[in-house]
Amino acid sequence: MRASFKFISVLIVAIHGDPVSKTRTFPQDFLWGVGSSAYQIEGGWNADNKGESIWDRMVHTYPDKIVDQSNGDITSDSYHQWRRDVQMVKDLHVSTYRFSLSWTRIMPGGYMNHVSTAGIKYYSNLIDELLRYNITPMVTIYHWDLPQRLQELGGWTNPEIIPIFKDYARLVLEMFGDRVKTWTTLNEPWHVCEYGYGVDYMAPSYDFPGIPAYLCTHNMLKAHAEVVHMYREQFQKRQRGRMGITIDSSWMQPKDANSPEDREASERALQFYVGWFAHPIFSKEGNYPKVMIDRIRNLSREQGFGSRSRLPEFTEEEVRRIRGTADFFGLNSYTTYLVHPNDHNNSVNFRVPSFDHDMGVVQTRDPNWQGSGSTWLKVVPKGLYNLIRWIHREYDGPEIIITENGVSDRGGLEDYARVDYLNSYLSAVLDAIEDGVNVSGYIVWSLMDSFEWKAGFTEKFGLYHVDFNSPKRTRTPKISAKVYGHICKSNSIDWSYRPVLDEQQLVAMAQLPADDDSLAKASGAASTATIWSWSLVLLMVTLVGLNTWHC
Ligand code: GBH
Repeated sequence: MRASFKFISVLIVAIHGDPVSKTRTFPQDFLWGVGSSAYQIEGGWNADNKGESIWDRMVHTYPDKIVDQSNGDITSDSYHQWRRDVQMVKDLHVSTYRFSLSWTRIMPGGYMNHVSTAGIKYYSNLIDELLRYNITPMVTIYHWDLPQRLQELGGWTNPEIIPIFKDYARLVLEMFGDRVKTWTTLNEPWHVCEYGYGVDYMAPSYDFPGIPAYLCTHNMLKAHAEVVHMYREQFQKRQRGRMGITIDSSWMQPKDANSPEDREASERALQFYVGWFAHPIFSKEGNYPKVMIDRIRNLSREQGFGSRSRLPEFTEEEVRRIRGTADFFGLNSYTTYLVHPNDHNNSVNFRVPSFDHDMGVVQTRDPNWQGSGSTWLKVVPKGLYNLIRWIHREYDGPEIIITENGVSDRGGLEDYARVDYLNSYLSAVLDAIEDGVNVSGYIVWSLMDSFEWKAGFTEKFGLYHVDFNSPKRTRTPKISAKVYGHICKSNSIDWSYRPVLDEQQLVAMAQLPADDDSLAKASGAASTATIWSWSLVLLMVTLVGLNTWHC
């Protein structure tokens, strides 16, 4: 009997790639959280004098840039439904809610001459409500929604942004720092700079490769450092909080693990994606990674830019001022790429100059990797394990908080694919922790379905479903909300916990609009079918196993 049981477990492990029979527990004080961002959930885009941000401007002027031509004017309506949001956070049993502040809700024109009381009050109420339930607010000061007026001055490419951002940060520290103890300055500077200025992707979509993204990062790093210094000098003693930054990257896996060129491409890509921001802040020596400095200087010279590299230089003083300005390493990561070097003829046709051409790495995918609701997001849990181990080694064991990780689908409440994603990625995080990597927390993206930037409302990342067809924007927990709640409450992963829809969810499901509903049914049917075929396999194996044992 024992032998056949063992045989079955081995088989399950072989199918799942994970020890499903085992519950795995996290360290005692592990931080569990869930996240969102202002533009994606709030709506109320011009309510109570809110100013215009670069996202407001972009979606209103060029609706075609968004897949379904939608925008964040109303989105999940959290500007009005913050009480319900806190209820949802509470029901997940997390200890932390990560959200961002909308700069133009607080300072409509970006400058300190005009502060909106309504904006301050909105966040103040939200923070108080969270604290009432013992939920720690983790506040992102900037999650992509720059005041449009500041963009007209060049946005993050103009060094003037540094003192202006500092003024904004000072105000929010004065207003909320008594109650907010965990801060991050900037969310995903790579996306802000390369996807905002280098290519036509995120707002302000400059499509100007190879130059402004480097200026943007230069100023973002300085602005970040100035805010952290201000916090340390003027607030931290009294307020006793911590401040970090959130950097994003996929894992860059050598296409051929045995090829030295591919391994070098992997290392270079990580330096360009992570090191560009992390090396100045987290390394011992500070400054940009050497490989970036050298490559961009050489290519700039070859391209006729003379002796001045397109990558700006820090003075010694600036290097010192930026180094060490983070109390923890916030990491957003979702997926993995396979990488190999670009060849000398640039046969993949990267634009010249450009970030991609400077990096000189080609990114592809393994067609066998499992997909999601987003083409860019393939499910590769081992990638997260590799990435956090790389960060641990590269920067000498900083405290890492995974500030975003999660997966998209196309709708419905029976999101078993999300359940599997969370279990398998958390298992990978635990593997790294057991190897000694200092990961202190994990924050799921995202609390609820919301405006997914360029993908509009077509890709859903929420643990809670939001009915965007109803003016009430009704929120309903998905299966994953229950599972994540279970994980947070028990501080462990339990593969066997797979609840089915309850009464409330079934009622909500019946009211979902046809498109969402049918998608939900389709995915539900698929998962039911999978469960059936698995049960059949297990049954057969049991019989065979028992048989073998008796012989
Ligand atoms: C995070 O960024 C953001 O912080 C968060 O706001 C966002 O909702 C979440 O991830 C999910 O995307 O279509 O191939 O050109 C991750 C950045 C932005 C990465 C969109 C992929 C699309 C790449 N993601 N991007 S592609």
